[in-house]
Amino acid sequence: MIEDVIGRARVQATPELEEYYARLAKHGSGALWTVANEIEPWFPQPRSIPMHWRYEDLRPLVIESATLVTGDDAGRRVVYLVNDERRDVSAAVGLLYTGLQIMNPGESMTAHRHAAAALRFVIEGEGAWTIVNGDRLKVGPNDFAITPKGTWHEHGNESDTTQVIWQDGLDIPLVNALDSNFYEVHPDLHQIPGKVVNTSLLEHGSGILKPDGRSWAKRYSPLLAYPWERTYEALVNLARVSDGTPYDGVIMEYVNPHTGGSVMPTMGAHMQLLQPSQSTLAHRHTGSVIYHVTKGRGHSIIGGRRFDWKEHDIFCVPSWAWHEHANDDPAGEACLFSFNDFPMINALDLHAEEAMDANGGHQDIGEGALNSG
Ligand code: GTQ
Repeated sequence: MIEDVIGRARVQATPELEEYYARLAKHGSGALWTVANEIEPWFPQPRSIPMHWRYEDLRPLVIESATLVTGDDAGRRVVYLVNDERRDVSAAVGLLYTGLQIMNPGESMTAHRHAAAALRFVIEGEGAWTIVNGDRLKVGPNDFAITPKGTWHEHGNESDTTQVIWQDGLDIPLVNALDSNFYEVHPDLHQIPGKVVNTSLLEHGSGILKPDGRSWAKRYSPLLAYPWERTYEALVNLARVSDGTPYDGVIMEYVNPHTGGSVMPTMGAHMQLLQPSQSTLAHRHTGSVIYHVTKGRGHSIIGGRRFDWKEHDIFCVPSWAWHEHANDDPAGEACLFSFNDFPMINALDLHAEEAMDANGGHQDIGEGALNSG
């Protein structure tokens, strides 16, 4: 890609140069000026495209999977959502993976752990549980839970009657891109859970108090489950006193109560509320986001394309794509769950953000894309 700009690579190929390039290739090398403009774009050029997955399309296929394969054979019975341009790395957007996992009544999976971190957002069904490093979490619709890097985890459904479907979110493509993934099956196939269900919630879930005499040196949140009732209550309370941000409405981050920071070092998660008929302003930022429509109906315009969404639909915003959201219900609020790779972007000092002003101009609202913090 030649750019006729001083300071950019603008060497025209000649037969002599082509012959030279061929000799470089033979020695495991190449001329930078033939790739410089591609590998150093002026601004981020994500391969991921904005995509929208309708729950009404996927749900029957997910349910069908429960008749086609056993949980034991599959390991985890998941239909994963893949970006048209990221099939090679099994990513839904950027370096984030997501999927819909289904468990039949009475079913349980074997315990394993991996270097990739995982999170769950429960969609439907009562009776779901997961044991994370010996803590048995019981989770219901709209609950959020984490299984951080290296924690033993195994999932199950204790209902007699209903299937459970939840959304998995993992940083698998990221960890693979960094050539750092490991996987282990539990030597006993199962953990022995502690006596008290949801221990982490009882210890660390008060929201306003922190237990004395407890140190926590891990990089992830000691709180493993975030129930919907408390999440929603916090959001509604905030909405009584704040309009939130112009780009996202009333939005709150699920936090590590020990630090106030993100739940895990690679992935963060939010819940946001859009008031009836509210529409947000457009912005764009580095970092990729996967949304799950928790309630309501509306639309988002992402990278110039409109996606009309309703409950349990999933959509993604690639890095640096302009996006804005709207609640299309004049009578009811809309809630969006989302997870992202922001903690990693921030840890690497790669955050950049722009807002679109009324004339369609771009306003830097970060610390400046090329400034370092
Ligand atoms: O439950 O740990 O959807 O390891 C994909 C890979 C879920 C899990 C997925 C996984 C998991």
